[in-house]
Amino acid sequence: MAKSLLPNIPKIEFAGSKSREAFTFKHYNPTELVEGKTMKDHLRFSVVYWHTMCGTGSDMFGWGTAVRPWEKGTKAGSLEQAKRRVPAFFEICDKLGAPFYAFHDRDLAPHAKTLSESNNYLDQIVELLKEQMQQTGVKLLWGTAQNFVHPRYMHGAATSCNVDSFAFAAAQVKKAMEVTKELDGEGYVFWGGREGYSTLMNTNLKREMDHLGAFMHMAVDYKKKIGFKGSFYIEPKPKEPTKHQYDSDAAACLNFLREYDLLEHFKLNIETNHATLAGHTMQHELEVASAAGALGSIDANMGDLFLGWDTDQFPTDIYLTTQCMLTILKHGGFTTGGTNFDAKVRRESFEPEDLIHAHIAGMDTFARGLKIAAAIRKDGRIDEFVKNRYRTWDGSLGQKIENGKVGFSELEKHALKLGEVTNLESGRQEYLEAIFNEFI
Ligand code: XUL
Ligand code: CO
Repeated sequence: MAKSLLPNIPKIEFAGSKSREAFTFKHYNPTELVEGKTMKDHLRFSVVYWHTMCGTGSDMFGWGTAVRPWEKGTKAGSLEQAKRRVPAFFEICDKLGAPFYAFHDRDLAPHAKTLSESNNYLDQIVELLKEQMQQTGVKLLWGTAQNFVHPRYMHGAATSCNVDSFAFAAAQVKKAMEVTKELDGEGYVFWGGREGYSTLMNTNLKREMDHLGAFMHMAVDYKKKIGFKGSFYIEPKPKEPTKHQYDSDAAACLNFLREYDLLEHFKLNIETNHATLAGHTMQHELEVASAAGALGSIDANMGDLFLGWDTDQFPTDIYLTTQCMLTILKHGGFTTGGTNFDAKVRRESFEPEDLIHAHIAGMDTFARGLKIAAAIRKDGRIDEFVKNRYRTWDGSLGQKIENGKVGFSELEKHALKLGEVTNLESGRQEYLEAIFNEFI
């Protein structure tokens, strides 16, 4: 057994809601059955490599604050530093009992001077990941390529005005897909880091969108070529870093996928803070994705009501997680997706144990959301209300409309006979919100 890098952190076990021990789960009980499935299988928790291992706590006004003993004596951005992170990361996942993780290529291994040298660095880290995955049983939820940090992507990657940036991005995605397959990843994510614009003065929007469509088709072709069986996801976000990102929200992504004939190849990876930046609730985005059969996975975090940017906080709002789980349960739960904590500790939470507290908080909040959502579903009053609200559509006219059997002329005949619509009923929003609260 290798030496522990977090010696003060025990294995986190379920201790029940009465426990006052910091390093325990109060609600996440992996083996507990909810609607006939274990919490572990419902939630499919995943830890992200970028925030957890690479986050330094720096912001626009200050240097990093994070203390990471396992990196001591290594140079920032070195391969040695990257190697030291691997066992620490898997110790964290293992102690949390998180079954999955997610990465960008360049979180794992640093940028090198050339593409082939970068690929070589990545391959060296992948060997270490394999060992750790085997020892701990932690699996890969999804991989992705970081096509937004390097200056070569200043104008975007697949939507760059420069064809060489497009080619470089393609090469990076190709390699990241190969690595994801090698590590048995269950999915691969496309988040358009700089796929958007800062000003339309210098932008040919149509040409950029066409290039993005072409890029995605190449990815689909390459997926087939290498026999990667995982799911492809697009992750919507409306802004940041660019003023307008093309994949701005779930509806925009679905429209893009339909327009470029890609819908059958992609699902969506919906992130809470991206939803709120787009002016939507997370549940709205989940419902929009689900309606198109494209609910794939979630990046679980939350923003701050008073800050207008992507704060990527750990999800600790029970209302939010209950809403998420209501929609996820309604649509049959995750298959290849999961609850991926794309979340970072605050700059002031600089100690290694904060990483553990943060994940415990997120996992317990989602476990509570799951249990509450299941209780609301079992109670059935809200579902029944919604079903009943649409009952006029179950009658013969409603059925004729839903089955495309009537047109405006028949409907006009019906309306003329009616005189007025008299069967309107209350939407009862406040009553329904009170029922929801009964279970919180
Ligand atoms: C950025 C973001 C990314 C994606 C993966 O806001 O959410 O980390 O999840 O590229
Ligand atoms: Co994300």
